[in-house]
Amino acid sequence: MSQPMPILHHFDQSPFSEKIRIIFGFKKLTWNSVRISRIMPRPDLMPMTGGYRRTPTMQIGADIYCDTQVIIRELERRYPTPTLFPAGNAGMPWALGMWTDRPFFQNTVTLAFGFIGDKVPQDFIEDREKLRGAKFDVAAMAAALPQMRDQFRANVDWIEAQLGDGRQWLFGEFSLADVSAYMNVWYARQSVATIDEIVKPLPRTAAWEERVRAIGHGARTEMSSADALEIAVKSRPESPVFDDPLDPNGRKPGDIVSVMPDDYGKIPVRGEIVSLSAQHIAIRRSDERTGEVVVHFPRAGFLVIPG
Ligand SMILES: N[C@@H](CCC(=O)N[C@@H](CS)C(=O)NCC(=O)O)C(=O)O
Repeated sequence: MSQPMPILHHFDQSPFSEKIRIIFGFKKLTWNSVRISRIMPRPDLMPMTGGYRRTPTMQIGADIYCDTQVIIRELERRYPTPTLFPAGNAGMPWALGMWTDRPFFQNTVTLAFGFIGDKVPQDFIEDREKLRGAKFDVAAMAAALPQMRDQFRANVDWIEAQLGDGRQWLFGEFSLADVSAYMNVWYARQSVATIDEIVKPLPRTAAWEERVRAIGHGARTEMSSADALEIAVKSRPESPVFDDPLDPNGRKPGDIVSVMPDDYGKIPVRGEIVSLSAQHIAIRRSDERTGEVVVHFPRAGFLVIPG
């Protein structure tokens, strides 16, 4: 039986979405694209996620995947070849995401918005203040630009050093590590017109960036958010129930929990555990607009709170 097509809820300027778009390209997938607004509200998406608001999310029928970690895990499970985890590299490409998605990303965000400076729209600033629960201080970001340039250069210099023996990809063969690191270079290139002052003197990185870009985005068809919601209504979640006998806190299917990121966008999503493992938790919830859905989250970087 043919697999249902993944639906990516994303916006064009989103670097985390670019990660997934490149993976669609690498795996030569056909996918549905739902373009969401860069800022809240997202009225057709929130009934599916239960309030999780970071971008992107992936939907397959009535299963909703929040955060690129679980999106990638599910894409790799459904479409194992070509793999993002070539032999000998099953763990470290994930762990490297804690560098690319956190300090390297925060460096790139500050560089990007510091560069754009007072041209950042006020409604965007207000939205991201809600997301962060802290001031989105564009003037402070602009003042930090010299420091951010230094940090960005140090980050990309690690890419240059890793490619130093002439290899094409960070771990020898193409892997998740390339996609995750590329996200930041891509993002800087979208927003910082002078980024080549830092990237161009690093010839291996510049050539590697071009190789990743050339992978493309696979075959994409646009879909409306209303049609995506309708698919969730008409589908049943596919997630099997499974237990984790080694769960260090004794959590099990049937427990009611709230799950949220530990850094920003900390909106708890409440539901009943369907399955869990060291890297994944799936919870069942119902919404009057979607019926029953199963929402999937990673474990690394997420809080699971009883009740
Ligand atoms: N760890 C998350 C981070 C996602 C993230 O921070 N995305 C940005 C956009 S690229 C975001 O959520 N911005 C606020 C929003 O879209 O509401 C992931 O891997 O998916």
